[in-house]
Amino acid sequence: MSSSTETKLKIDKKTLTKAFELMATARALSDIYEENSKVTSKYVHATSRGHEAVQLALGMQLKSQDWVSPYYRDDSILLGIGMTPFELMLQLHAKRDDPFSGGRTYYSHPSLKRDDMPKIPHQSSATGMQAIPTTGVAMGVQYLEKRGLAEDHKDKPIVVCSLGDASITEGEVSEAFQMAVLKKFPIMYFIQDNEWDISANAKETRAQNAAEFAEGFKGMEVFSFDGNDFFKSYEILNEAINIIRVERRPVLIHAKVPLLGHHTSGVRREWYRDDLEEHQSRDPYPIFQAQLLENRFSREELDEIISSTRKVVEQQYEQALNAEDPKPEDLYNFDFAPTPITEEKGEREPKGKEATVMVDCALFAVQEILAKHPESLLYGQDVGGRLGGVFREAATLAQKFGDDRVFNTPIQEAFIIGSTVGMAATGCKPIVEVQFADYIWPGLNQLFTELSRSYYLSNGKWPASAVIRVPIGAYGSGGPYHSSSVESVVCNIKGIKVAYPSTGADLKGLMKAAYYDPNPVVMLEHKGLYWSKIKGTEEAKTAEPDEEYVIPFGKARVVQEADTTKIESGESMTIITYGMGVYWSKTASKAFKGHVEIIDLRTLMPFDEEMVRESVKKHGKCLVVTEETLANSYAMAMAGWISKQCFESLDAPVDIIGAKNLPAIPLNSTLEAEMIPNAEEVQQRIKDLLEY
Ligand SMILES: Cc1ncc(C[n+]2csc(CCOP(=O)(O)OP(=O)(O)O)c2C)c(N)n1
Ligand SMILES: [Mg+2]
Repeated sequence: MSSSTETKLKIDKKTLTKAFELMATARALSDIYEENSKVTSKYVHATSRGHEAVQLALGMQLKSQDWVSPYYRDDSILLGIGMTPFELMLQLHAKRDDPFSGGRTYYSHPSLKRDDMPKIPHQSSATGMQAIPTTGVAMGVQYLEKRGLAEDHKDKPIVVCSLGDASITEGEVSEAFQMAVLKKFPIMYFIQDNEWDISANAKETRAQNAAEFAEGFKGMEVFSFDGNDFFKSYEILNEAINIIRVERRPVLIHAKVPLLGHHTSGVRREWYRDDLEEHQSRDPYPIFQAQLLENRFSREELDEIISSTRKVVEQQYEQALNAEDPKPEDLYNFDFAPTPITEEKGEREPKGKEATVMVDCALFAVQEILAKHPESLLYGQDVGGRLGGVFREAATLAQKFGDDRVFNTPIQEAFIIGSTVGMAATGCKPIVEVQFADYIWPGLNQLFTELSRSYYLSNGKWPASAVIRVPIGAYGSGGPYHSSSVESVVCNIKGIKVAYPSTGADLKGLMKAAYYDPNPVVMLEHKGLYWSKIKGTEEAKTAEPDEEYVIPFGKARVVQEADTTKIESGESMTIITYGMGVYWSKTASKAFKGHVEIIDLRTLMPFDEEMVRESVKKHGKCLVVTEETLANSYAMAMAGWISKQCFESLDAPVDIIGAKNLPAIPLNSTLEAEMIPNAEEVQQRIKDLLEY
C-alpha cells in the first residue's frame, strides 16, 4: 500500500490536505444522503462512493480555462473543481438556486459557466451521449487555436469527457473517439470502470475493457490503472493532462474503481450485488488514510478533518433543504434564447440582380456568413473541396475559406449534429449538413437529447447555436431513402426552430436569420426546388437578396391574394402550406382566379399564428397542403389548431392534403406519383371547398 505514495511527483501537504478534506466531504455527503434517504430519495441521485480518489485527482488538477463533462456519478469531480456541498445539495433537492439548472435536472447533472472554474456544458442523463458534444468542444477549442481566435492562456485548455465503463459500448461513443483520433483533438476520455452497468455485469456486456477497446482507435494514448489510489491517480492524470496541454492530442484514462454505493438512490445494491465484499476491500478512503499516515499526517489531523467536514456538510444539508423551491412561473424561463433578428431588413429584390436558383441563394448566404464571421464553419458529408456538396450547395467554399473551415466529415450524422452543441459552447458558429432528410435519424438522438435541451436545462447558460441544413422532399424518383419528409418529427422536438423556405430569397433571408439565432435551427431545403427544374416551380428562382437581408422566424408570406370582391361575396378560401405545396397550390388555383389566397408558412416552428388566423378568418374556408404523410402530422396539428382558433369564422371543415399513409415513397415513378400530392388533387379540393 505504501509503495504507491512513492510517486515521482511530489504532492505538497496543502494539496493532500485539500484532497483528504474533499474525500471526507464526499463521504459525508453520501452518508448523509443514506441517513436521510426518505427525504433525499424524493429525487433520484447517485454518488461517487468508491470512485472518489480518481475523481478528486482529476477535478483538483483542472484549470479555469478547461472544459469538463462529468456524468451523474461524478460529484467528487465537482467538489474537486471547487463546488461546495451546499451548491451540490441545492440540486439534490431540486431547489430554485441550484446553480446548474434551477431545479430542472437531477443531482450531479451539472452545467457551469463561471470565470474562475472549468466550464461545464449541459450534461444530459443519457449514458454516453455526452461523448459527441464534448468532443465538439474539443473541436471548437482546436479550431479557435488554429485560426488564432482563441483566448490567450499560459496553459492551453484541455477538454475532459467523463464516462462510465458501460456507457462506452454506446455506438455514438465510437463516433466521438474516431473523430478525436482522426483530428487529434485536445481531449481526455476519462473512463471509470466499476464493471457494473446497473445490474448487468462486465462479463455480460463487453468483450474488452475500455483500454482494450481504445486500441482500435489509432493515436489514442491509453493509461490504465487503479483509480482507488489517490497518489497514483494524481500522478498519472498529471502526466496525461500535460500531454494534452502541450502536445494537443487525445488520451484515454481507464481507471479501475470499486462501486461502493447504490447504483442510484432508486436501484439498491442489496437487490443484486454479489461482490460487495471484494469492492469494499478496494475502498479508496481507508487506503488514502493509511497512505497519509505514512506520509506527513497524524491520526489526529485526519480525525479532525473528518469531524469538521461532517459538521459542515450536516449544516449545509439543512440549509439546502430549507432553500426556496422553484416557482411555477419559473417553468417558462429559457425556452429559447432571444434572437437579434426580429424584423425583415435589407433588400429582398436589389435592382439589376438576375433570377438565381434556390441552391445558389443558399450558397451565397453561407459564403457571405463565412466571409464575415471567422468563427463560422461548414461541415458535413461531401461538402469539402472535392465536390462542394452532392447538390453543389457548398461549391467553391472550401477553396475560398480553407479546408479547416469547410470540410468533409465521416458518415456520422450523430457527430455532425451533436458536435454543434459543443462547438457553440466554445464560441464557434457551426453550419452543418445532413446529406438527405432520410439520414437525419442517426442524428435525431443528439438533436433531441442534447441540442434541444441545452439552453433550457442549463437554466439559460448554454444556448446551442447551430444551423443544420437538411435537403428534403421527393424529387424525380429519389426512392425510399432520398425522398422522405421529416418535418413532423423534427417539429415535435421542443427547443429548436425549423424553417422550410420555398424560394431563393426566403432561403437566403432565413439562412441568415438562422445563423444569427442563438438557438438550434433546422433548415429544411426542398431538393426539388433547388434548381426550379420541375414544371410549375419556376418562381422558386428569385433575385438574390442583398447581404443585409434577413427574415425573422415566425413570419409567413402571402404568395397570392384573393380578390376583394370574391372575399366580400363569400367565394374565397385560403391555403396554408409550405415547401412544394406552395407550387401545387399556385398551379391548382389558376383554375379559380381571384378565389384563392395562398400563405407560405416559411418557418414551421415558430409559425406565424397571426397571419394564419387572420387569413382563415378572412376567408372562412381553409385547406392545409403538405407533402408529408398525413397521419399524426404537422399539417394535421395545424388543421386542429385552425379549427379551434377560428371555429366561429369557419364555413367548412378545415381540409388537409398530404401524401398517402405508407411507410416509404417507392422508387418507381408511377408509384411515387400516386403517393405524393399534386396540383390536380389540390385543384379538386379547392373546387370542393369553394362549393361547400
Ligand atoms: C441512453 C441510456 N440508456 C439507458 C440509460 C439507463 N442507465 C442509467 S445508468 C446506466 C448504467 C451505466 O453504467 P456505467 O456507464 O458503467 O456507469 P456507472 O453507473 O456504473 O457508474 C443505465 C443503463 C440511460 N441513462 N441512458
Ligand atoms: Mg459502470
